[in-house]
Amino acid sequence: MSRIIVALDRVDKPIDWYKEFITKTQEYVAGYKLGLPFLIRYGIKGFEEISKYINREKLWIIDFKLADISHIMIKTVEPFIEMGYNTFIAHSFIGRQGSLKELKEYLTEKGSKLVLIYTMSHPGAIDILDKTIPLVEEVIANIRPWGLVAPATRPEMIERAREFLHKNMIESKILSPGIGFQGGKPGTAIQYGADYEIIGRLITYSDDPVAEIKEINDIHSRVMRNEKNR
Ligand code: 3DU
Repeated sequence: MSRIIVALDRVDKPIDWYKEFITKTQEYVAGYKLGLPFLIRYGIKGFEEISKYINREKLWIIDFKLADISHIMIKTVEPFIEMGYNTFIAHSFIGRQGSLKELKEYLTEKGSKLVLIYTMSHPGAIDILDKTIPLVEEVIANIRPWGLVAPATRPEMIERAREFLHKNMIESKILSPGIGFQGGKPGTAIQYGADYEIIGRLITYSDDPVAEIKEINDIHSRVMRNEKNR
């Protein structure tokens, strides 16, 4: 089972590039993530085109980092659920009532997954996000999302998230961006307790993305073997 989620942000490429990319990589990855750059470049039609390639066993993540009242967030995710996308990322700091509580209920009813941000991978995350972690943890303990985002650029944050989940007996997966262009090394996040590594440019700008993916899958397998032997 692959632990790679590919962030598809190549808005300099035509939509056919995406179709070809997905066709040749899908058997080697856990899923794909599309976000605002894709929406702005290709519109809702672009998402419809890509949805023809959706295989329900994989993660098809919509990353708009939602942060609004429940009514608006539900209206935002609805068309994507209808197209078959199955996982949605939202911020935690917006809190529960009137916001994440209803979004989680709605997604659960639709058989979809909610992923909340624990903290982010960019250096500026230390300014505010890291300082709010104890409060974010309260929200997470209450909402119990399917997954959390924690940064590969600061793997100690992955460890912290893993410890928090363990202590509170919460089964959320950890998805970790920040590998490659942002500085994290493939395998590091998995080593620190992540379930998936979200990787964009390291793979999407590679001359041979399939070879790159296979190499990272091998690194992940080695890390997992070492973990088991410990
Ligand atoms: O740096 P990359 O090209 O591997 O892309 C990382 C992706 O992960 C990108 O789509 C971005 O929106 C997302 N992401 C972060 O980089 C950092 C976060 O804290 C959360 C998501």
